[in-house]
Amino acid sequence: MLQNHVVMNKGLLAAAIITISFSARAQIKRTNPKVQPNVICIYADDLGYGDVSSYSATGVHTPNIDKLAASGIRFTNGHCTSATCTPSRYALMTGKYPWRKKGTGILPGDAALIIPTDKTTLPKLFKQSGYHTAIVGKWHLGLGETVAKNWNGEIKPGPKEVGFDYSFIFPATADRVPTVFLENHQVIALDTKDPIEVNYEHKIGDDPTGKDHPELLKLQSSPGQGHNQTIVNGIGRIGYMSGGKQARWADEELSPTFLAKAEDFIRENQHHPFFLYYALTEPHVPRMPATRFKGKSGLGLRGDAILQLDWAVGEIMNQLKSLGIEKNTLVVFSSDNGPVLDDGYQDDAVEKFKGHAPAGILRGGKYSVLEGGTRIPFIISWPGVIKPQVSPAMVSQVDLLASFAALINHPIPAGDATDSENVLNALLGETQKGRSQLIEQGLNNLAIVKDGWKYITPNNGETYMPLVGIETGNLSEAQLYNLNEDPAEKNNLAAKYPEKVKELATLLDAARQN
Ligand code: NG6
Ligand code: CA
Repeated sequence: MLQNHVVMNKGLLAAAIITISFSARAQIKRTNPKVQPNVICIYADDLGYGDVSSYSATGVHTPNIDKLAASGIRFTNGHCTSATCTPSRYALMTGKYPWRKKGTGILPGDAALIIPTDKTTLPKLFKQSGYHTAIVGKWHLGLGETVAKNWNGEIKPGPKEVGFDYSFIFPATADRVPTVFLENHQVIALDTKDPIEVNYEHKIGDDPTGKDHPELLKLQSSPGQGHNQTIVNGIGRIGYMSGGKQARWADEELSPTFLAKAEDFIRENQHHPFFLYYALTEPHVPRMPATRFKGKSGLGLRGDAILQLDWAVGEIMNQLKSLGIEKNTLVVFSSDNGPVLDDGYQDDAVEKFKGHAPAGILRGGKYSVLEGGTRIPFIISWPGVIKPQVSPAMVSQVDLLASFAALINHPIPAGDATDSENVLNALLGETQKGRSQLIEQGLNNLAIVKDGWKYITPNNGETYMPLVGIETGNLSEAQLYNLNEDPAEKNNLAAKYPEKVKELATLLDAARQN
């Protein structure tokens, strides 16, 4: 097992032979009488390292996210575990690396729940400590016991069974059926006369598909990428659904609806410690923001979706302020994987984004094992407790579980969340040293980073994904990069430092065995 490391900050904690959790709690008690801050985890979908202005974007402006960053810590080496959604979310919830478990890749919209219900999860940790917990937004971790399920009845297990008191979600991705909201165990706006059915194997019902009726589409799918099955709201989806005409959402209402539900939860729980996992869908495809954002960025619908995301973040921050709870609320802002421009629809992202580098200086993007795949915006703010700063500490979303366990002094049973390291001191800005080692997961490859050195295992998979225009990082020979000097992974130093390659390959093998 990878041990939960205790990271000592030599400067601040030199003589203290105490664990980080104790020191951090003492620190919190001194500066804030309320030792149980509310925690909001705002999670964007496919937002890249270079998509936020405080991280280098110039073509798109994100004043609200920037304000959050300026009020807290902007991490320059913050990571999701994986370059796609489901595995990163799995890690965030469980504190385990997803590649240890089969079936944690991108899930179809009818998948069964993949999070164990009998283990510690991030929401359970808070719930067991007396917090009220909620998820609002994208789930993408499966629902129910099996793929076959009755979408018109109670659907469980799901978010509630893994620790959320309240759940308002859509099941998978915005481009996958069923395009419905679920509140707790039920699809909302069900109609017994028009039952919902979902199928990922073959067409059901008589709804037109994007493949047969492209003339009905308001957003064309990209050639060769699918997204041409059941049409909902003028957009071809992955998967087939029939029925539930009244329950189907319009893409333009997703963000305002999620925001309203998140705000309701915050208002109702303002006098009580709460944990909110607010999982937005921007800028994932299909990018179809509320009408008032369309055309606003000048960068096409992807840019518009980023403006909508920024607006939603601003609304939450304003609400915290107006309720007078911003000083008692820790906000994490991050993304589930790196950026992609053409991910299945002809929405002008590629054409209009010329000059905008969604991964910033990093190489690769969504799907890749290169830094662009898993190094993403990572911001933590807790006004009055966290001192504003930019931190180079290497931190991962998989660490939130153990770190928040330390923050609220909740023990983690042995065997649970074993990949989650307690890096609370780094998350609170008391040290700029985070993890010493991190494993990064591309679509079909792993890399390990230690002390600024990154090793990518040799892999015969494609080096470039032509349809999405992304370098995967796959190469049939070993790759070694010095990220401190070469964050863009331009110079493969494997031939020059064979000992380093051997050391990191051995470490990665050992971590995989655990
Ligand atoms: C891919 C989809 C892509 C997106 C992704 C999931 C194709 C060709 N592409 O398989 O459009 O839906 O899955 O994205 O089907 S994620 O952010 O949820 O991982
Ligand atoms: Ca994603």
